[in-house]
Amino acid sequence: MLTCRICGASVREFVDFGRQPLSDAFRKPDDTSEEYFFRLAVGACESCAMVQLVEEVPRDRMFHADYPYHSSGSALMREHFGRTAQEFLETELSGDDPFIVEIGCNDGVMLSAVHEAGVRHLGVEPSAGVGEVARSKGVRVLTEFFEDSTARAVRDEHGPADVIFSANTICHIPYLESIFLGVDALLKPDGVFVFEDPYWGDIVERRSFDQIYDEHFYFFTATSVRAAARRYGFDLVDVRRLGVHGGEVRYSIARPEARVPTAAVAELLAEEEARGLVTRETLDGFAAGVAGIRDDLVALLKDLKDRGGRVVAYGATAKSATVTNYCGIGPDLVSKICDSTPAKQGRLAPGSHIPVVPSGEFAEPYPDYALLFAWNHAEEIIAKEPAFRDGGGRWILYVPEVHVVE
Ligand code: DWN
Ligand code: SAH
Repeated sequence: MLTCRICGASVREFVDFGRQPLSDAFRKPDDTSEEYFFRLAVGACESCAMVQLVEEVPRDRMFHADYPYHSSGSALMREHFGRTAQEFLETELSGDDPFIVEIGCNDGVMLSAVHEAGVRHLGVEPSAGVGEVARSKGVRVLTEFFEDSTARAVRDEHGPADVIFSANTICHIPYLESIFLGVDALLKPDGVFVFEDPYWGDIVERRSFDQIYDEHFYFFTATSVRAAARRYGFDLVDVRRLGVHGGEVRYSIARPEARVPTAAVAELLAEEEARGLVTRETLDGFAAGVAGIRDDLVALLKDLKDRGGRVVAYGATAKSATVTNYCGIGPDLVSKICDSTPAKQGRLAPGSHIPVVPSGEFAEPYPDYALLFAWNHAEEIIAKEPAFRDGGGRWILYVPEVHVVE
């Protein structure tokens, strides 16, 4: 029987993407070592409603010195985290000698603004390469995985935190109990633990199955986050829906005696109940929708190829590993992936081995069609490449359904 990583109750598996590689393991073309694969499948806990992967990939395989994702690669995300920092500076961090800890600060996209404001901070970031980039911006970084013992060490050295913040990282961490024990040790009595992650409600609505890959272990809802928080002695005191990364929720967690939950919490809980986000019908419907997208996408790409259309992809996202490996899309259907990240360029995409090239090569020459893997940055990317459309090129999107943008 599959059991919940958090509460131990039974988990019902509802979708299986088969054998998948590590989503951010871009290979050197001459690398002949065996690729690591695991079974990517998702289930929902029948007791606490937490949606979760059924198989766990060891963390050091995913997050290490060569982790290639740089958060600052998108103007939208730089703006988003600049605003986030500003908001904290004006509220939670406006007191006397405040201190903020960020779990998974990556290249310092958020903390660099906190550093510039002269506020005490610490990023806890196990991936040394991106952490070094954050340091070059003046951000203080501890190269460790955040967990109970790390949190205690941080508290001993720096004192308690007013805010513990984390973006797109808590959902990457299976061992939530250790995280909450750490938060309990590190957070001031009236402090707040704020994290934002892809929202299961948006994934269901947009059928964005490519949010499911090795690094994303949990798919949160207000219902499942509140249950987890309460299990570890905290409460969910605020929620805010965000438009970034295809739809996320920012959860605020505090000690029950410290803060009163806002009306937004009750509203989102009620909405989730009404939508039935983890009912058998919803979950099986999601799985059927995903299989439909796979069939439609493969049929479209094969048809374009048969008619002599040249197809490339844009954005070597972690998400795209699920798309290519689940659909069986290789270099025969998509000749290259254009991406602005130096650490991914000149490499082969995991599993599919589609070559990744600098985004400048998109225009050499423009293809007939471009499959937009970075659909969450559609506005920014489409605006950067006006000549592609003007010359008759067409973007292909696959969520919530496969379509060619006219
Ligand atoms: O949770 C995670 C999120 C925050 O980031 C991580 N587990 C891994 C990563 O996921 P992803 O790779 O799916 O994230 P993005 O932000 O969708 O990746 C965008 C990709 O597209 C990057 O490789 C950069 C590239 N890009 C580009 O080539 N030109 C992006 C933009 C905006 C551009 O203009
Ligand atoms: N916060 C950034 C980065 C998200 S990518 C953003 O929103 O864009 C996920 C990051 O979490 C990676 O940089 C990875 O190294 C880090 N990470 C993974 N497990 C972690 C852990 N246990 N503690 C701290 N950081 C972790």
